[in-house]
Amino acid sequence: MPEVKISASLDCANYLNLLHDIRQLEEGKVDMIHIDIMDGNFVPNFAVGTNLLRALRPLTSLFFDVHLMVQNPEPFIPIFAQLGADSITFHAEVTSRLHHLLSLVKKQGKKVGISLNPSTPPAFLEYLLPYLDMVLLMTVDPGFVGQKFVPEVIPKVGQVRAMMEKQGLDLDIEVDGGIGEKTVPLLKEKGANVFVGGTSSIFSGKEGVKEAALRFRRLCEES
Ligand code: S6P
Ligand code: MG
Repeated sequence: MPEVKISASLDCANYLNLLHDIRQLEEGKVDMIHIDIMDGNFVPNFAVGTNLLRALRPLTSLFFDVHLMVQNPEPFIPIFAQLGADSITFHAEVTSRLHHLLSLVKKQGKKVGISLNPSTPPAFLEYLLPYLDMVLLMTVDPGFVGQKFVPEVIPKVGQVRAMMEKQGLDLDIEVDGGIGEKTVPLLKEKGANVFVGGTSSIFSGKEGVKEAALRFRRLCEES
């Protein structure tokens, strides 16, 4: 199984003191910043836009894990690639031209992921896996932070890991939504290795961001 990685959800950080939180995430040794992009259409909400990424990119070398929750990802792929995304993930539910979109991300020299909502069956991925670096399995419906974890995704993680093994692939499986003390061991056991830290862990407010990030890493590594 690929190594454990921590991706901190930018949407859960304190926007009025963002640089402080970014430095805390660096000191807390997270591997990536998970950047949620919303269009008010695929999901009924908005999150950060291009200006914030443009401002942030020169200030940190952390890996930018961009999660596009948008109905029409095609025009946004070159935009986010040029803004310094390191990986770009879009949703399987949005398009009939998935191979085309995957090749657009690859052409930009970026890692590529496909995300499935909790209700989308894993079989959807079967013919896509050889073209991917990562699968992002949503453990909540996309759109909002602080939602209730959907437990049906736990066996789905195992099904996707088994599908990868059958094809001789060792790709990242990222899980996103309600990831914390109770859910990490269950998801890791089934084969998840990239954990998004949001209000359920790194940004719970119970301790500093750095301490919470270090604790979240220990939880993910030792579970
Ligand atoms: C959901 C988004 C997620 C959240 C993150 C929040 O629309 O894709 O990345 O920001 O999951 O974490 P938590 O712990 O509040 O569920
Ligand atoms: Mg996300």
